[in-house]
Amino acid sequence: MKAEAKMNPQTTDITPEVNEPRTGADLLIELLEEHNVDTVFGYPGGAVLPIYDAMYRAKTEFQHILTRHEQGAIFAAEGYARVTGKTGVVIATSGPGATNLITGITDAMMDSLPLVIFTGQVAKTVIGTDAFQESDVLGITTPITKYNYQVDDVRDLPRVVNEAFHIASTGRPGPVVIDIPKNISEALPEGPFNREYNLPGYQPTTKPNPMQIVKLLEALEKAKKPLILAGAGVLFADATEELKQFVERSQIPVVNTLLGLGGFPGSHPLSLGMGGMHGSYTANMAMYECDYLINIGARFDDRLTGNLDHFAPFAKVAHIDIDPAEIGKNIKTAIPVVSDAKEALKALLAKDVKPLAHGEWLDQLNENNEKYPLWYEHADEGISPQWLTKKIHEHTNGDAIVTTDVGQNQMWAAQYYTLDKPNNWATSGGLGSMGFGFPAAIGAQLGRPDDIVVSINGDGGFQMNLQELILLKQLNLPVKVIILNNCALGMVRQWQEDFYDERYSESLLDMNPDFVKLAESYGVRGVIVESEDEVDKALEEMFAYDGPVVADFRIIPKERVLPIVAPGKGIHQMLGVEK
Ligand SMILES: Cc1ncc(C[n+]2csc(CCOP(=O)(O)OP(=O)(O)O)c2C)c(N)n1
Ligand SMILES: [Mg+2]
Repeated sequence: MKAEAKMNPQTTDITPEVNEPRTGADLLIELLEEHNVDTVFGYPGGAVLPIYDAMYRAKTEFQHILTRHEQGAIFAAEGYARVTGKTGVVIATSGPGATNLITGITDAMMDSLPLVIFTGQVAKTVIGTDAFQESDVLGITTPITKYNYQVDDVRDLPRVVNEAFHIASTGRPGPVVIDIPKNISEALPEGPFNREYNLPGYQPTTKPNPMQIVKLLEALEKAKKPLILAGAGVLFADATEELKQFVERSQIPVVNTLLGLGGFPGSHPLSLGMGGMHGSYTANMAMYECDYLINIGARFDDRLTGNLDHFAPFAKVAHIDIDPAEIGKNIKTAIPVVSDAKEALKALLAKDVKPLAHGEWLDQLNENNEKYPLWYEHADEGISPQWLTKKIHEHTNGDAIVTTDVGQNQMWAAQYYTLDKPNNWATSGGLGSMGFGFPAAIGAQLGRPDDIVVSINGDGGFQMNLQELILLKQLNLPVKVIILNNCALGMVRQWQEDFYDERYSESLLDMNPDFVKLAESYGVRGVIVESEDEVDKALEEMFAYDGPVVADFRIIPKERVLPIVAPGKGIHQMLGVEK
């Protein structure tokens, strides 16, 4: 049989040698199936050859997606995890395979995404000798993982894998790395296996302390200008329905964080939109002026708060968070509630929550909204990116899953693609990793094959992982890739314009590839759209077509994202609020 396989190395339907002994790698594959993994994103190499061989022989139920770069694999796994709620699984080889994952692991850590990442490692006998493709994965990933392991005894593999899936997906989700030396995946394991785990030091508090719930509501009764800040914790806890009920009952307005978008319907009358550096005037002024701020599952990140001296200076703060380390980290908190967001909201709903008498506050916010809405202008030089984003919303009925890259494109998507549904949004918030948006869309489409997936990218960031285009062709994924092409690293250019006297140092991309030809070379339909009067037809055709499209939209090159809280300023000191 082996000889036959050698004669045709490309063949993929060789009958496996059923009598080969079961290895640590075979055991690993069985464990992935036990955990109902349906998709693995990865890339092979020397140290994981036994695992890839076991996968091949097992004819696994799960699909393995061979991305063309390990960073593509991990960003895809993040997109998959974000829109499905399931744990994303990644495999990479030792050394360069593992180090290519580092940005993605950090990204998942910052944005609390559940991932289990398997890295190959050199055999135990040569660890520490600078062996070929050796890298200290445990050392490198310790500060960027929720937990990490190196498997020392093959009999521990079941326990370690079970623990990893548990840790990644419970409490505040996050990435867990399992480093597997080659001798472990090649070992011929004999029981007894260690399957059970006992983690006395890891027992996330999921239910709120009832006294804290009482305190939170007592403070609410006294508040005249209450406000809810809803973060991604609402989405992770699957608490959008409970949040809506609580808001409608109490009539408290809601600001969403960038990562929390969709956790409360963006078009709801009590939604003030996104807060933060590029938040709406209404949202930011509400955070500045409120007298009671209830944070549900957000971490008061600096892009949201601006200068801390001016953040919610008149407010008493309550903070519901499953991660106690977040409470009081940046903002003095009067009422800490360590809890899962859904459990806390259920506890609040079980109490007698009355609509509050704060009509004046709501009137004031409505007035702000009417006087100072988000605004933009059209120009002759190209398509207005804000208007285009609204058009994309219109053509998808606001139902698409949207993944974004980082920069201006991300902020316009956040401002203008109003999300009414949860878990339809994947963006790199904490780390702000360019190159995220496109592979994340691939993962999202694989996880939710029946949904429309739109990936909004800059011309810069798209070029950081465009090698994954081949997957659209290969897997026939109908992802619609939008490039907001401003021939610039637009967000950098904007900061240079505003804060560095227009010294455009290395931010102008006057040499870009022909994105249409590029797409076509990967077997994907490419279109270029140069003026606003072509937009409707282009979008109509794109969404009617049952396949992948890359669309190069020529936007106004100098367009800026406004309003902006300049670095170091308070959230009430926005620039560009008015035309
Ligand atoms: C990996 C990485 N490198 C650098 C940056 C810094 N950065 C933030 S936005 C930006 C410009 C992005 O340009 P483009 O992708 O064209 O998006 P635009 O802002 O023009 O929409 C850069 C370089 C980053 N966020 N990530
Ligand atoms: Mg750009």
